[in-house]
Amino acid sequence: MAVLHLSAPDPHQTLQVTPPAAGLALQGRLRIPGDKSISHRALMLGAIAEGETVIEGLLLGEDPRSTAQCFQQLGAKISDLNSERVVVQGIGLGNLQEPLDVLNAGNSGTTIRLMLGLLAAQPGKFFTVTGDDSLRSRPMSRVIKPLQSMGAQIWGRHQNSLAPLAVQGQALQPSHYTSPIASAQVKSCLLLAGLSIDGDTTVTEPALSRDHSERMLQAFGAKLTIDPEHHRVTIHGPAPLTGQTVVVPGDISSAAFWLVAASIVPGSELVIENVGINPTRTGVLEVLQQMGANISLENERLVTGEPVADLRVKASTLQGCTIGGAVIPRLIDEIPILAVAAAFAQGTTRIQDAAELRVKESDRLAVMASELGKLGAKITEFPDGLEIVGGQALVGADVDSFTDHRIAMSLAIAALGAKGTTRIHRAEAAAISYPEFVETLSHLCQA
Ligand code: SPQ
Repeated sequence: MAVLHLSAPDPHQTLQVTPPAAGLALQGRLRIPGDKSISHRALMLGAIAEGETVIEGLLLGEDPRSTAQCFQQLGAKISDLNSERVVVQGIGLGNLQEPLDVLNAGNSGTTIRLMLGLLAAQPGKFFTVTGDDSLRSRPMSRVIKPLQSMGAQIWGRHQNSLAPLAVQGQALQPSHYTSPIASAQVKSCLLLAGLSIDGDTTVTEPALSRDHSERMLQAFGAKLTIDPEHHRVTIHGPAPLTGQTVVVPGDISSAAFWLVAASIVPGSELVIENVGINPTRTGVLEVLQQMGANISLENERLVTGEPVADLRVKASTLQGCTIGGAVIPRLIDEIPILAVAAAFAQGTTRIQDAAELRVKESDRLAVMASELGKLGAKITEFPDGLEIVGGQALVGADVDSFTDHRIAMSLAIAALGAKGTTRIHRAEAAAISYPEFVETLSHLCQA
C-alpha cells in the first residue's frame, strides 16, 4: 500500500509504502505521463516558431510548467496546460521580449540550460535567470563557456558558473564545440543558439546523448547535418522555425519504475502503453534484459518522428551485471532505479563511468548509496559509480529523497520488496516528472 502524508508544519510530504500482501502481484495496463525532455522542447520550439504549435500529451510535471512560465514571460502565448491539447502561439525567434522579472527555471536543468542558448543570442536584450536551491548548485559553466566562446555575455556566481545568472544578449558567431561530456543539454543549448547565427554551429560529443532536439528542430524546419559516426551535429543558421503538431510519447524514464517494480514483485505482469523508445533512451531496456528481465515490445510505431511501443513486463529472476561506457548517456536518468533492480538481483552489479550523476538534482550516487543502504542493501560508492551486492533482504526504514524526484520514486519501488513499512521523506519531489506516481503506485498495490 502507498499513502502520502502531509508532514506539517513543513511543506514536505512523507510517502509511506508497505509491500503488496503475500501472493498479491502487480497486474494490468497503465499509461505513463508524457516525456519530460520532449515536453520541454515542444514548449520552447513552439514559443520561438512562427505560427501555432499544438502539443498533445504534454507532461504536466513541475519542470515543464517552469518552462511554460519562463516562455510566457518572454512573450509566448500558451493555452491552459491542463487541457489535452496545449496551443502555443509562437512569437518568432527574434521577438522574445525582455521580461519584467527574473526567469525562474525551478528545479529544471533542461529549462535553464536550453533557454540560456536562446537568450544569449538575443542582441540588445537583458535577462536574469535563476532556479531553486538544487538548480542554483548545479554547474552552468558547461554551457556558459562554449556560449562565451561564441561571443555571449553571461555573468553568475562562483566565477560565472552558478545561477542566478545575468545575460546580455549578443549577435553570436559560428563555432565548432567539442564537448568533454555527452550531454543533451549542452548540445541542445548550442543548437538553439545556432538558430539565430549566420553560419554553422557544430557540436561534437564523446558519445551520443538523447537526440530529441535534433529530431524536433528538423520537424520545425531547421536544416541540420548529422554525423552519427562521430557524434556530431551541425545547425545551419539562421533557421526560422514554423509551428507544428507534436504528439508527446510516454516517458521511458517514468516507465522504468514499473519495469523494475514488475520484475521484482513475484507473479507480476504489466503492460505499459505508449512508451517512447527513441534509441538514445533505451539503454535501460537493454540493461534490464541483460539482467534477465522479461520485457517485450508490442505495437511498435512512429509518432511525430519518435518511435513508440507498448512494453510488457513479467516478473523474473534478475542477475547482476556491469553497466558502463557508451550506454551511460542512454540510461543516465535510470541509474537510481537500476541500482534498485541490482539490489534485488543475484550477484554483483557494478555501475561505472557515471560521475555525471553527482551533478543532477542531487548527488545521485551518494544519495542512492546512503538511502538504499538504510534499507539494508549492500552498496558501495565509487567516484564514478556504485557496486551493489544483490540478494540481501531489505527491511523498511525512514529514507529521504533529498528533494530529487528520481530518488523518491526509486526508493518507493525498493520499498515494494522490503519487509515492513518504508517512509520516504520529501516524496513530493516525484511531481517534478511524474505527478500521478503515488496514485498509480497505490492503485497497482491494491488491484
Ligand atoms: O532537466 P534536469 O533537471 O537536468 O533533469 C534530468 C532528470 O533526471 O530528469 C537530470 F537530472 O534529466 C536530464 C538528463 O539527465 C534531461 C535532459 C534533457 O532533456 O536534455 C538531458 C540529461 O541531462 P544531460 O546533462 O546529460 O544533458
